[in-house]
Amino acid sequence: MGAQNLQALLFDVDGTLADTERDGHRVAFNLAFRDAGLDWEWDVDLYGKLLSVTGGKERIRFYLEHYNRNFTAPADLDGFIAGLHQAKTDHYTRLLSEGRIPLRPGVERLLREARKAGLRLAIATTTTPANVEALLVHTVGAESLGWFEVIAAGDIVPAKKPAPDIYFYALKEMGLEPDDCLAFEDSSNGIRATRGANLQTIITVNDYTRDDDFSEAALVLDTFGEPDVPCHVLAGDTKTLNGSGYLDVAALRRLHKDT
Ligand code: XBP
Ligand code: MG
Repeated sequence: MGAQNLQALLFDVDGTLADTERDGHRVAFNLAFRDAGLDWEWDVDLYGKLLSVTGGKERIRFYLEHYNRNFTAPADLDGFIAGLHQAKTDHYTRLLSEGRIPLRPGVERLLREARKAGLRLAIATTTTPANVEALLVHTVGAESLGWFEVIAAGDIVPAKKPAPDIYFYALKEMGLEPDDCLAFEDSSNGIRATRGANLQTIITVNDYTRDDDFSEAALVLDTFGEPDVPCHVLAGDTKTLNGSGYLDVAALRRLHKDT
């Protein structure tokens, strides 16, 4: 593997580009429930359990099936869930527009360096396309939408992560093989998706995913790090960072060659 030069980087969004779940998606779900007159409250612990299912509509359904079986569901359950989810998306994108969720350390730096180095960029996420746009526009700026050759998001493939389909889709759109790329994820559902598509994967953990199984990762970090805010290697070859405290394009090329 790694015979070809590294050509492209494929990024997950939630948990990887930004810590969106606890203070973003979770809060937006609760606001949507309140608006609908429901007394459902997804606290931080319960939300951690619900994160086993990716996709907001799928997560609401899972909640009803496993944590709120006494709820009398309306006849049109799909329509009911879709309505709640649209309200959640509206709240979530508003929270982002208020600048509530920053990108994680090192993310913007690495994206800019990768562009300068001529690497191709793509996004592969289960979240709704409007959420990806709002995150990028309200952090890096609107021009960053054009940095990504493909933004593969939401219902574009029927089977969400941990299925590899969203990565297959992005690779096909870009005309690339898995060996040409590195993927970035933060969760066990994410790495199951990347490995299912044969992609080498760099993980940055967060509070919800720290204890997930990342045995298939090429490298596990706490963040991408910045020159003045070093990251820590949690698993993998510490030499990848070459003594620096941050992940840069040279480190990515070293990792790609070795895997
Ligand atoms: C992200 C998700 C998303 C968000 C909600 O998973 O699971 O479902 O929590 O997004 P990943 P929507 O980071 O693995 O892509 O409500 O827009 O579906
Ligand atoms: Mg994620």
